[in-house]
Amino acid sequence: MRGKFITFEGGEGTGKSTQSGLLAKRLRGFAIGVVQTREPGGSLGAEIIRHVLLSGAAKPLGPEAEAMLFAAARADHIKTTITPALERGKWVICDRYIDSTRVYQGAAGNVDPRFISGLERLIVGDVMPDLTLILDIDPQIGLARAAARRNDASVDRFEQEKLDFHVKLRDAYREIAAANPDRCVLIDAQGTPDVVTTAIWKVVEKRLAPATAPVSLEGAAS
Ligand code: T5A
Repeated sequence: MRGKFITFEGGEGTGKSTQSGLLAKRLRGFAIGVVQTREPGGSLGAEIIRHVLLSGAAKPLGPEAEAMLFAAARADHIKTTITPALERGKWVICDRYIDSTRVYQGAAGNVDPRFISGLERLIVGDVMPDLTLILDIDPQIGLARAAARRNDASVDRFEQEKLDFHVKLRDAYREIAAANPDRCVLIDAQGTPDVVTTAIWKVVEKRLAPATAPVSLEGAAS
């Protein structure tokens, strides 16, 4: 039986990595086999493209070219990591996926939505998330969290954008949540990590019923 596919979305520093890890741990407690992954990245080829994108090396090519690079990374990630895991009955938790392209390159980067949806049809097909958790927070708080965590490390390609870019991201994510209620749930990410974890778990329990999932024959630690 195909596993479940959960994606985390949201602006910078909203807590996606933190909450992905906590959810993976909790699901493993139910003997569910979990693959935790991220975009851009999550496979050998995609991690190389991640470096090109986040270093800003592709920025001069323009947002359409960046969208194509994100799509190329996603194609490799789907083929080598996501689809094989789902076919083995694993639950895949992915930090960012299609909505990041819709929002960063589409809504905030002004790439034509028809271009974005064309790429999506070609690359993603029916590998759609069963559940997308959109972590929602005032972008100034998210950026401050990301900056505090970074210490002296250099700021990446998209964190460098001005505040109005990040406000557009938040608005676009809220629109996606409103337009796709069967797949997406908006989560208030302002509380402590524990409060956010509780809100997420309520949604996962209600929508995906992990307590009744088949126990993984390959063990829960993967
Ligand atoms: N991108 C990606 C595109 O433009 N198009 C695409 O198609 C795709 C897939 C990826 C970049 O690529 C762009 C979007 C991104 O700019 P990344 O390095 O993976 O870059 O960056 P992010 O996904 O933005 O990840 P971040 O690490 O910046 O943020 P997270 O994962 O949302 O936040 P997290 O969990 O690392 O937390 C940040 C800090 O806040 C603390 C944590 O301990 C950490 O220090 N924190 C909290 N503090 C207080 N209260 C809470 N509730 C907290 N939760 C976490």
